[in-house]
Amino acid sequence: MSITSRELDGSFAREILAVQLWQALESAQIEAIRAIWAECGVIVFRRQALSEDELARFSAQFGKPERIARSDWASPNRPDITVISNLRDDAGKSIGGLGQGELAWHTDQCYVAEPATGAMLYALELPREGGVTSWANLNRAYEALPESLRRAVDGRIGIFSYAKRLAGYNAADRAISDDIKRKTPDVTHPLVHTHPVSGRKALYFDPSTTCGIQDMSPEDGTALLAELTSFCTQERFVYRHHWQVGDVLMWDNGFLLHRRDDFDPAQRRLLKRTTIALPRDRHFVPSGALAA
Ligand SMILES: O=C(O)CCC(=O)C(=O)O
Repeated sequence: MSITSRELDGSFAREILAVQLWQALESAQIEAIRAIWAECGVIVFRRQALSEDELARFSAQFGKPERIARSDWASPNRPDITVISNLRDDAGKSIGGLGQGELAWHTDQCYVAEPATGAMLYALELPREGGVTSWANLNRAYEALPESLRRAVDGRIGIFSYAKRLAGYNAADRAISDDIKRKTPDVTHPLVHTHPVSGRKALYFDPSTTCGIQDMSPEDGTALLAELTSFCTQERFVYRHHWQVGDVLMWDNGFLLHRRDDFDPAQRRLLKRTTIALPRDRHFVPSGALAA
C-alpha cells in the first residue's frame, strides 16, 4: 500500500494517513516515510496505540536508537525511551522529566558533539488545554535571512552549554548526577550546515543552550543569537501541534527548534520519546567538537 500524506495547517509539517505503526510496514512504505521526513522535518501519525517495544521498533527503522545523557528520565523498562511527564510514582518520585510548564525554544541533543537528531514523541495522556508544542524550520528561516544576518552567521561556530540549558529548567530537572555532568561538557557546532542531498542550508543553534559564538565578544554573540531567535521563530516558519491522545510525531532536530506552551500542572500529561541517530547521507546532521 502506498503512503499518503497531507499538509498540516499550510505549514511544512505533514500528516501521514492510514498507517498503523504497531504493524510491520513494507520496506517501500518506510522508504517513502524517510523521504518525506528528510524533506519536511515534522511528520504526524494520529490514532496510534503502541507499547514501548512497538514505539522503539518503529523508531529503529529510521536510525540507530540512542540512550540520551538524561538516564534519570528513562523508562524503567527501556533505557532508550525517555518519559516526558508530570506524573509521580507511589513514592512521590517523578516518573520522567520536562513534566511541567513552558519549555523555551531548543533543539534536542545539541549539547553533545555528535547529536542523534531524530526524535519521536508519542502522546498517552494530555491536559484538557495548553501544552501545545511548536516547531520552527531553520532551513526556511536561513533561506529567508536578510543578507546582513546571513553574512553574520556564515562560517561562524556556536558554543553549546548544557549548564545554560539546565538554568532554564525547574529545580527537579536541574539536579543532575556527576555522571551526567561528565557526559555534558561544552561543545561547538557550525551555526550553518548543508543538506547532503539537496545542498540547501539550515541554521543550527539553540536559544536555550547556545551560550556564545567563537571569535565574537559575549555581547555581540548574545545580540546575534537574540536576533536570530526572533527572526527564526516568526509564525511563517512555525508549525503548532495541538496534541491528541494517540499521536506519534517525529521530527528532525538537525534543522528544527521546538518549544512547548504552559499547561495546568494539576492535569496529567504523559508522552514517551525516542531518540535516533539519523544518517548523515540524507539528513542535516551537525558536526560538532568539544569546546576548547
Ligand atoms: O512535552 C512536549 O511537548 C515537548 C517535550 C520536549 O521539548 C522534548 O522532548 O524535547
